[in-house]
Amino acid sequence: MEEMNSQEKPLIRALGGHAEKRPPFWYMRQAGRYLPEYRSLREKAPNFLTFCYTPDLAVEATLQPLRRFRMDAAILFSDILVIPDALGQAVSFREGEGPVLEPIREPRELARLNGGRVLDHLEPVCATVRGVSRALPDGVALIGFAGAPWTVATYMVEGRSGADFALVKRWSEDDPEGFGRLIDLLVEATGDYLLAQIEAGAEAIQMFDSWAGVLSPQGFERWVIEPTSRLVSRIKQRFPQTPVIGFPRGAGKLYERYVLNTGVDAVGLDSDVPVDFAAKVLQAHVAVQGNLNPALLTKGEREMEDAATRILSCLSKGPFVFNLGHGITPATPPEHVARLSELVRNWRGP
Ligand code: 1CP
Repeated sequence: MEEMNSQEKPLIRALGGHAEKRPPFWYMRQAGRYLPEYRSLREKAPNFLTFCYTPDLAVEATLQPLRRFRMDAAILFSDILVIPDALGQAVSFREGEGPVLEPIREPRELARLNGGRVLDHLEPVCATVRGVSRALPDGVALIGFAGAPWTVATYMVEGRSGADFALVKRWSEDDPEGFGRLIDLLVEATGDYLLAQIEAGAEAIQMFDSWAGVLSPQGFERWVIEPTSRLVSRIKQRFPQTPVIGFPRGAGKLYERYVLNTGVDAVGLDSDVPVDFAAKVLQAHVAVQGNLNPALLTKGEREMEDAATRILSCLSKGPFVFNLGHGITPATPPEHVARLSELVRNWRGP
């Protein structure tokens, strides 16, 4: 049997602006600790970054959720913080605590970073992309990803998650030129990395801007829209056919500006975006993806099903990819994910 080419796959068609009768679906953080088979695989590596840099393990982690739930897309198993690691910043992941980085807080500390080693350092991630690409079930698309520069910078400057962003906000406001050099470095490194993922077999790209929502409108323009649009142009120059999904979580009213000014093909909606607004305003310009509240997936039952049905009814008339509004949480029962996947797969219109 001949393999389906990328442009015929449901995910790629939807991201390209087609309204599919049965919308394609996948879930942010679809691999991970809510799956028992992930937890046992994870024990085979001494720490999380080594796990990400061991292609056999990362390929298997990428494929695990597909076997259970038959999504329309696989997402590369890696993390957004491999970029600071590749730039030479010390990054570690502590159990139960999340990532810890040796923080960079002023321009002179940028000298610690080296953009020249990024591709060598991340070669194992590209090997994972090639491995998944070979093993992909027919019709399933492979999504590559990176953190958007602003979000990666928040971790690099604060040094951990769960911070109040006081330090990164202060640096970006008080010394936009110095902070801009960090962002420029990230645009460059992230662009190299995403192009390498596409060369290795990624068929679409998602840029996670998980902390886009903490910026003022001016900050959003300068640190979210501007760097994202530079990255999108660089990708489009080399690979005009590869769709780019942007996920500016928490952008609220600024979602529209993001869609109009970054050049993304599709936008990921967090759970706070009203679906009627998305249908009327955003879907006129790009494909939309989202946005079931992950807390409802953890809960399951009628509430989850009713919410998913509302989203499908409202957004599936235009180009649409069903997803969550943020990542699956570790407490989610896999049976709920199975039930939701069945609901979406059997959807044939309201
Ligand atoms: O030991 C473990 O298993 C650690 C848990 C874990 C996993 C499974 C982390 C630590 N990262 C990942 C994988 C991951 N991260 C993927 C691939 C898997 C998939 O999607 O199926 C992806 C796409 C990410 C992206 C990611 N990492 C984001 C953006 C999405 C989001 O959730 O907003 C962010 C912010 C991170 C940073 C990160 N990595 C891990 C943790 C605990 C965190 C911190 C999150 C926070 O600050 O709240």
